[in-house]
Amino acid sequence: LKKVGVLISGSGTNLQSLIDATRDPSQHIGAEIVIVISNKPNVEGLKRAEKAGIKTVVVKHTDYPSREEFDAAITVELFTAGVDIVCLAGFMRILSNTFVHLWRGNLINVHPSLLPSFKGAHAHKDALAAGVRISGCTVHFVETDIDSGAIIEQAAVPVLPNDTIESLQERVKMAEHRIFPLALKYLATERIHLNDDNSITWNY
Ligand code: 3YE
Repeated sequence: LKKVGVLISGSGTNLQSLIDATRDPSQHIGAEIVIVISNKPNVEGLKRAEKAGIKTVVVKHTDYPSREEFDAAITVELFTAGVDIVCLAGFMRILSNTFVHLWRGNLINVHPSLLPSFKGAHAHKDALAAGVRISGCTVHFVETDIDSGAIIEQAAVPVLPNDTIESLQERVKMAEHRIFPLALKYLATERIHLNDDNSITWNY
């Protein structure tokens, strides 16, 4: 089993889907979550991890003088836990180039839009403003350029006429909870490999 570290900033619903999937033997994810790190104390995601008996650490970005030093503190925790793969599950910090290069190919994020549309922290607001009838979510490798890494998995989700940010978010999250464990399975079972040119090699 590959050892996974999950980085969170909030409620941890995607963390929960990863916990549930990795503990369901019938899904053959090939991974176990060994540590959950939050940059914010007292968030619901930490309680989910504790309830599941998973080690939790709070690394507050406000305790560090620079982004690099904050990221280095996270890397120390990940190394100490023996982590192979890092999953960003609602983690709301931009990662430094050093961190991204160190974990490159073993670092994935779930984003709530069909990338390359609607990058950034306001995907649902931007999708509604654009009037698209289809949105969705994307699991991608993390590159220094935000929300621009190679795409591992996507799911399409309809936008309904009276959708609000909240109602759209809720519908898209259902799809996130399905494709994030799937993408982790591809990586943990070595069905995908990130190449130097940012393409993905698929092994079936
Ligand atoms: N970092 C890199 N590349 C990526 N982080 C995430 C994805 C991803 C990444 O593809 N290099 C919003 C971040 C957007 C933002 O501006 N955050 C602020 C802090 C805001 C806060 O603490 O609430 C910041 O300075 O980082 C994960 C998703 C990032 C979401």
